Amino acid sequence: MKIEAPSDLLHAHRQFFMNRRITMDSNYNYLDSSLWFCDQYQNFVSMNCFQVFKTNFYFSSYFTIKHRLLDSINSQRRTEELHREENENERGRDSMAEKEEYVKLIGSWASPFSRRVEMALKLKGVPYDYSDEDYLVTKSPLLLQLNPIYKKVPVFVHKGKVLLESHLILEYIDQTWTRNPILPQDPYGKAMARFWAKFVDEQVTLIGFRSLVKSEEIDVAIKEAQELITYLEKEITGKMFFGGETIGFLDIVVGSMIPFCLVRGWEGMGIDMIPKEKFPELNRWIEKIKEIEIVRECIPNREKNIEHMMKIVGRIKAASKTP
Ligand SMILES: N[C@@H](CCC(=O)N[C@@H](CS)C(=O)NCC(=O)O)C(=O)O
Repeated sequence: MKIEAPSDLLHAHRQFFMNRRITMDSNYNYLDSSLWFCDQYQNFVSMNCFQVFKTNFYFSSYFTIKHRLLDSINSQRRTEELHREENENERGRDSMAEKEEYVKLIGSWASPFSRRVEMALKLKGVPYDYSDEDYLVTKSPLLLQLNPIYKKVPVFVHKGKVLLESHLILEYIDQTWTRNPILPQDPYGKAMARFWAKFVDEQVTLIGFRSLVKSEEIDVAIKEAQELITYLEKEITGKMFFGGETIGFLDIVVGSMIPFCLVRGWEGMGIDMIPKEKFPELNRWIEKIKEIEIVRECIPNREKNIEHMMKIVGRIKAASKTP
């Protein structure tokens, strides 16, 4: 548009707003358009060169206005840049926090102690990095470095801190990521969950392995193991899970140790240690936890696991024969 008179300029300014659909509440756009307005004004004045007095006046006010506007625009841009920088720093801090949150698990696919830690992490939705140890063949330098005392899996690392012993790791996970709690909240419930978990890992596991390696007096060994399992049958009676309505600490401990470890060994030896008629409630519970996706994701393949358990049985037998 050709600007020949002040009225043209005003008209052009109005058009400018309308064409670009600029809203007056957008301060930045308003300043931008005002700058455009000043530039048009300068063209207009220099083109027409009328009334020296007026021209001088308009030029001086034009420069004042233009510089003020430029200052405003620059300060607005600086503020925007500062905001951008701040956001980038925040993102940087977030990724630092993510690195600090880094969780690593050194486990083994057939180890019930490792399976339970994975179950808890999945239940809590905690992302983690996993490395698998074939501890029957060799142990990695990292495992030996992080667990020099026991040289066993699982080894759990969080924020550079190393944790050992599956029960302690589960408690740490529960207290660090408080969503979907796994331990009962009341002190008595918590103490009892710990009691039964210790009972399973110490008593049931010991007697269970004894029944796997004993060729003679096998009936006595089975009876001994079943006596202990009877306590668990009583404990689960009348409950959906050991943890109540949802799976909890004890379900994870018993689940990883009995149906997906010892039972696989018993199956390999042809022993029906937990018959349905004798342990209906425990069998119902086993079927129930098998339906849970995170449990299914963590348990070892049945055939592979039976083979692994047979290797362990062979080793224990061989070691007991060595003088
Ligand atoms: N009490 C430990 C037991 C860990 C454990 O016995 N891990 C076995 C795998 S199932 C292991 O690493 N064994 C290696 C070895 O004995 O050399 C826990 O609860 O974490």
